[in-house]
Amino acid sequence: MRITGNSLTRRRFGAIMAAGLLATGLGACANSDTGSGGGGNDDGKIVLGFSQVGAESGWRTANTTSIKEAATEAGIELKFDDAQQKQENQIKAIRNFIQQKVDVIAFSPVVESGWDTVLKEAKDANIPVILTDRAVDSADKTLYKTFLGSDFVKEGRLSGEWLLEETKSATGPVNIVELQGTTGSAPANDRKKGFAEAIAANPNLKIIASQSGDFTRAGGKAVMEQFLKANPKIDVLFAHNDDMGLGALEAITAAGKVPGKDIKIITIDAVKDGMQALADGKFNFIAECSPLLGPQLMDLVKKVKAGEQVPERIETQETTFTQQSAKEALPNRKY
Ligand code: GZL
Repeated sequence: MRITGNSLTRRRFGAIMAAGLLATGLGACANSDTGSGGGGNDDGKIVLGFSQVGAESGWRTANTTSIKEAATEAGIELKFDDAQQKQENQIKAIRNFIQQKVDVIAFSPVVESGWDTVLKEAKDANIPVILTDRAVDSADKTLYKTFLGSDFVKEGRLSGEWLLEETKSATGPVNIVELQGTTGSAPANDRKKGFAEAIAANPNLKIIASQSGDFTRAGGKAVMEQFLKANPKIDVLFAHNDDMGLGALEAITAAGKVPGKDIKIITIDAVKDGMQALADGKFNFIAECSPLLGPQLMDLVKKVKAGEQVPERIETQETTFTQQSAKEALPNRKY
């Protein structure tokens, strides 16, 4: 049968309309499932939007690797964004995830405050949010399903308790300088708090200078140089992460002092380079903070997508290291 122009046009129009209706129907069907805003990707995989702080430290690199590998292992499609340590980039990324109708959003908030508006947008879009690594200070706990990460106050406290023991026979002042993490971040706020509370038990222990090195080696080196210029007697450095401590090592050595002896160094994380410095006697104590959150995060994503109840807070198991235990642990460290 020869199809004339008019009937051809009509048939084509009909075909296009049918295709459109089918696509819309499928689209609607995919978006209306277990109450989450997304409907998975075309082959039914869960789609996770993850906003990462940045790539500022060895810890962060290991954390990103853990998340990417675990997503692949779990068969979850990962949309990953690196915010280069800027909150506005994280907010933009979360809005993009909402637009893309991902199934779940997870992120490590670079700072504690300023998230309520964008988290409300995710909630209104019916997309569940999981906090990993760092917390937010939102009063409204319904803005996220759970928090997976460390107890930073405890890490600070353990660091302070080690120093209390280490200096218990000191008769005079013990001058401490502190390299804080990113200003306004949960790990910086909480580690500072835990450390200060612990050392309050010995009035000889005094924090004579405290400033942010932004969790980076460059930041740690630059601020330690200033500390050394301004303070003739420094006995202890407490750095909120290994990377700032490693940067500070350069400044201490350049100033003609022996790290680990003239200036005792306490850090947090226990990444490989930090553990090596500890084993080599350049650091004196490290409180571990595990970046290997990927597998637990993917389990939570599946549970949250399925509408299952999850605990409000899930803390990672961690330990501490001395120079001796670092030597023993180094060969088996995963990060
Ligand atoms: C802690 C994490 C911190 C690490 C730093 O969970 O947020 O950020 O201690 C990293 O090394 O930059």
